[in-house]
Amino acid sequence: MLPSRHLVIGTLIVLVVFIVGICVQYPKLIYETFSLKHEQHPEIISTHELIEKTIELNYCQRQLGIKRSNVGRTAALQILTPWLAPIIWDGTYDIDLLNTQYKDKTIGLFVFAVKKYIRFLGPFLKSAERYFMVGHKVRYYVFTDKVAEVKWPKMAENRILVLREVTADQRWQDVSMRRMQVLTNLTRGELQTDVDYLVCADVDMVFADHVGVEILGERVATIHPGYFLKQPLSFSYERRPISNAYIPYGDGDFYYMAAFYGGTVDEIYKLSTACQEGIVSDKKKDIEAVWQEESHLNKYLVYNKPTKVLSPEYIWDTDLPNGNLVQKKRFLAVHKNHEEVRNRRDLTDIN
Ligand code: 4YA
Ligand code: UDP
Ligand code: MN
Repeated sequence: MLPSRHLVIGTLIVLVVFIVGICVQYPKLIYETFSLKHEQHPEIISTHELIEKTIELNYCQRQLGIKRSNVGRTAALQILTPWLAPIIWDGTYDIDLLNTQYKDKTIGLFVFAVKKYIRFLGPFLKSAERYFMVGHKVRYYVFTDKVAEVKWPKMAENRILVLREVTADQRWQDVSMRRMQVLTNLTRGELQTDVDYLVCADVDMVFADHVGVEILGERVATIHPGYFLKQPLSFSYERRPISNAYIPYGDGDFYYMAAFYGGTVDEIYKLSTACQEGIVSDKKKDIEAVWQEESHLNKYLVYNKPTKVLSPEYIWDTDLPNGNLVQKKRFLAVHKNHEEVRNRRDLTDIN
């Protein structure tokens, strides 16, 4: 049965009223839907613009977080040092752009796993495969006294592991400091041709989020996560003038942690040579800097400023306060029993 004429007219009137209503309510939508210039509409933005907007947004959110936490103007929370080196925080860079810039570079990752610290090597390498410089050419330089105990990780095809034997010093302080001596040889030798950038790390750590080419630069150091809100007068620099690592009160910008730093091969050669000379000179005087090679590293970096500074995103420990200011925790300390891993009994246990 055909609908009556009244019903048709009635339906038409309702439809017209509805369409006019929509036009009045959402003129922009109508314009956009029927506009011939649809493709060029200013609100349809390119991928690059989208990345820029995301970076801006992340940055604003970080500033808001800092404001809410009421921590004041702490140098380490900024994104630029007073000597105009970038401080790398999440949301301040475009990773796609940087990946293209660094696509032909080879990155070395230098690590010591001596005595009981061999237990940390497996998880360290496994996490590096997942998060460290993914898609780039990587060469691991692993130094250990237990070559036979190293379990080879499953590695992506553009990654290589170079395994070397190293003396096991009795004192943990000497093991830690020996890294500088080994670095001087390595960077003077084969690394000159095999690697563009070298990253030096503690082994008692795991990568827990992206760590990529944004960290590369001529001379790069990480702000210690326990000191990023502290004032320079309270930094744990070596304060005894007799030590080669001495930094007078009043000098220094950040307290850097020796668990993660890097740079070009030439620069790491200069840095490690300077630190090693400081260590040897202190030993001759029968003294040792308060935080061993970390003190010498800080001394070098106070007078040879990093060209790039990494925020505490790049070294974190979940036991530390103020984690709310560090959105991404990219490189995490593995909790260890200091006494147990550092004691000397393991020498008799194993040797
Ligand atoms: C290391 O940090 C580890 O031995 C700890 O187990 C922990 O993982 C830590 O790093 C993050 O002063 C003012 C509060 C500071 C609290 C953190 C202290 C120690 O700081 C020292 C310098 C050295 O860098 C130690 O390596 C570091 O301890
Ligand atoms: N290390 C090692 N064997 C040792 C002591 C130290 O291999 O017996 C190396 C290891 O790479 C370690 C680094 O030296 O991560 C620094 O020592 P540690 O991590 O104990 O220092 P912390 O971070 O606790 O200050
Ligand atoms: Mn460590």
